[in-house]
Amino acid sequence: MPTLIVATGNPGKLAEMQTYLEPLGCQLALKPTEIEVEETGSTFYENACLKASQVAKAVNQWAIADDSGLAVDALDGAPGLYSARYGNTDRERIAKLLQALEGVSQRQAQFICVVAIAAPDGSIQLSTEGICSGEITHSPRGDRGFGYDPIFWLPEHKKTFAEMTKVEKQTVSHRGKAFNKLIHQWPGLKFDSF
Ligand code: ITT
Repeated sequence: MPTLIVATGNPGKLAEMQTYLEPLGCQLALKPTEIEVEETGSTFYENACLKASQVAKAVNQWAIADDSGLAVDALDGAPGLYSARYGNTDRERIAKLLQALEGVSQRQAQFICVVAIAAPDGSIQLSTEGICSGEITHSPRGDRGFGYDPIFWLPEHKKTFAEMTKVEKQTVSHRGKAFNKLIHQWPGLKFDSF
């Protein structure tokens, strides 16, 4: 089993990715901080592939990347691909989104996550997607998780992501769903041929 380089600079994502990959028993290592990939793609899929592929080639090892974001219906899908670039900190991003939705009663939103795995030559060997539907709250709730978690409400659970335990979030979240699919397709990966 090769080492898999986890191509993210987001500590919240990293913690979740490590939990999801643990059952696979492969050796995980973090992407060197000096490798920065510009997210120039026009879809989550393109950006996930760019990150996995460029990091894999740079270190000549297998790499896994996640591109994700929050698409709000009333904002025509914004911040979407630009979720990380919507503000400088999680606090700023949340404040800006709540302000953009001031007075708006239609608060449906989707969290989207695409995960891609690249071989050492940069070729994409596997990719999966997960989507989680919910609503944007009027103010932050809960102190777990990261990013937009305190304002993403799941009506059927009557909780935000930030009020859920790790296991609860894992079972319903966009990333949990994408990784669940990935783990099922994992046996098809041909590590030996690289
Ligand atoms: P890397 O590209 O280095 O992995 P990033 O934070 O730039 O890190 P993205 O480009 O994929 O990652 O941006 C995703 C944005 O959406 C970012 O602001 C995250 O905090 C947020 N996000 C993604 N998944 C989330 C989750 O499960 N809960 C809360 N916020 C999330």
